[in-house]
Amino acid sequence: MSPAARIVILTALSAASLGTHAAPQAILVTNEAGQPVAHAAVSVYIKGTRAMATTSATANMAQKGRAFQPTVLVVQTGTPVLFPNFDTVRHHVYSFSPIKKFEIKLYAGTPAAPVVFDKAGTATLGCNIHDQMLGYIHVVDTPHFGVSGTDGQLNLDLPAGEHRVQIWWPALGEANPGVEQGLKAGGGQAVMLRVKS
Ligand SMILES: [Cu+2]
Repeated sequence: MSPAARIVILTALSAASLGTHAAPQAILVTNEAGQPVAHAAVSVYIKGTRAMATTSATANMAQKGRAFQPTVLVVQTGTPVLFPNFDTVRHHVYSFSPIKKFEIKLYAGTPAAPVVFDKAGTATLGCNIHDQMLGYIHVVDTPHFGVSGTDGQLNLDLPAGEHRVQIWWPALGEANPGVEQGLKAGGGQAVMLRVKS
């Protein structure tokens, strides 16, 4: 087979498989006035897929500059989370939230044992030493999720089609599961999710 013929066949194959494969989808989260909503967790539930098995990949909620980084960490149910401290001061991280109550007493560096987040919902994090430190771990039952930046934007790899999305942001509070909307992926342009923020 000539190299040219091979290229034609490969091109045809990749075009045929496009329909089932995930592709980058730009998403913009705004309030009703059209202003960007930052730190919005967007989780997408793909129709026809079974509830995903829990993950064992480890995630990190760091402390840098006496702040939690990121402000909102989204993980899939079952994810172990480490709390590395990059500051020269010690932190004492805790959560009193129903989905996960824990406390890591005054520490420097990275505590050896991760905290496993095994229930969906939101845990609010604080530090006993620094009252202004506030962070959130949002736990979802899907592997498809992301968090908006200060510009309200995020990108997710999604298969084309209509999907159900859940949107949660800090102002809703941890007891609120978030708002649900539909999202049509694969249209070739950014999808806008408008919420009452
Ligand atoms: Cu602290």
